[in-house]
Amino acid sequence: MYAQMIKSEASQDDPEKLAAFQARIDRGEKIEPKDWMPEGYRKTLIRQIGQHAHSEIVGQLPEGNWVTRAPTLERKAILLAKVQDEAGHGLYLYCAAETLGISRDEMTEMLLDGRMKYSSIFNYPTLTWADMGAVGWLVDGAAIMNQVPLQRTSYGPYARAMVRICKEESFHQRQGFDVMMKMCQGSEAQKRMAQDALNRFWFPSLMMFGPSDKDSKHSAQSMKWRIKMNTNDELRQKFVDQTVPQAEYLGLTVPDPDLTWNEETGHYDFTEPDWAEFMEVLAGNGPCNRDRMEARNRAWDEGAWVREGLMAHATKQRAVSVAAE
Ligand code: FAQ
Repeated sequence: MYAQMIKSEASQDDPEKLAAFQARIDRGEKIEPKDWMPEGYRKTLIRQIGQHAHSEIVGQLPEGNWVTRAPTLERKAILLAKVQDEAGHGLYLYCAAETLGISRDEMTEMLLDGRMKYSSIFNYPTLTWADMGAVGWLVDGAAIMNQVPLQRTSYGPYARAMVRICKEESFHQRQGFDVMMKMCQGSEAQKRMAQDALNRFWFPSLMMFGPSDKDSKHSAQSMKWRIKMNTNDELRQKFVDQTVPQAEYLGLTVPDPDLTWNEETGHYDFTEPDWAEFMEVLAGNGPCNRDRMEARNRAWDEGAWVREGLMAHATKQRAVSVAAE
């Protein structure tokens, strides 16, 4: 439906302008906020960047859950810094989306009333300390795999936001792997905890890359516009190829009995995630969807006085500066 809408909007755009725009993209030029762009390009970016921003913000919730229960002061400080980084990523991304003519408040309202999504992964619970390791190692690992190519995406503000985000995500991934390493070098109970976290987070992490290419409705157009640089399946395969040796190094077993190295293709063959479960999570029926939306709605309602206070202050400041002119 959305893909059809984008197509019919594209057909309403001036063909000459469209051709010139596509030529700029094909030459690898960056598109900047004041440049002409097809309406479909703008809408696709708002959808993707907005979803990405919301994911960073909602993504703070599963980890925020463990800040008070981190096992040492050092781990607590590291986790706190990571969760704060995610807030920063959300802000850069909201700012990038705002250059396309939508406000952060509008995007937040669209998240809260279900018109915009956030990543499926954050609808899974974080039950043990090892889950903090698994989230950093696997979830941030998958995020980096997806985001490093986005540094070369065609929309300038999005590409530039990704540069800093990727640097921070790589620290996040390493801290997650470090937590897993310590658990795997620890007692039998700690090793079991690490294995259990991998068992629960493996397939949801594979889902982060989106539906398989044959079911991805936006990929073809987004690749043509260089909003996406790779297909969902390409990135999922890269992630599996990179992560399996890391699991072996940790002495953990990837919970996929059919996982095998394929000499011919030079890649791992692996079992696809359960796409019916993915669709259920997207429909709002994952294990934590209701909790996450409740937390975001509460934060929005309870923060109303801060937003109103800031607006009142800004209006006063403007009046003062006009009076001084
Ligand atoms: N979850 O046609 P496609 C992070 C939706 S990073 C929910 O393939 P597209 C860091 C999709 O929106 C995580 N929905 O779509 C962190 C579309 O629905 P719509 C976020 C999903 O856009 C780590 C429909 O399915 N990263 O959080 C998902 O071409 C640790 C059809 O799919 C980004 O957002 C999903 N997993 O490709 C924070 C990266 N997958 O809108 C805290 C940028 C698909 O038509 C702690 N985004 N959908 O109703 C992208 O690269 C792309 O948007 C994809 C999806 C690859 C996610």
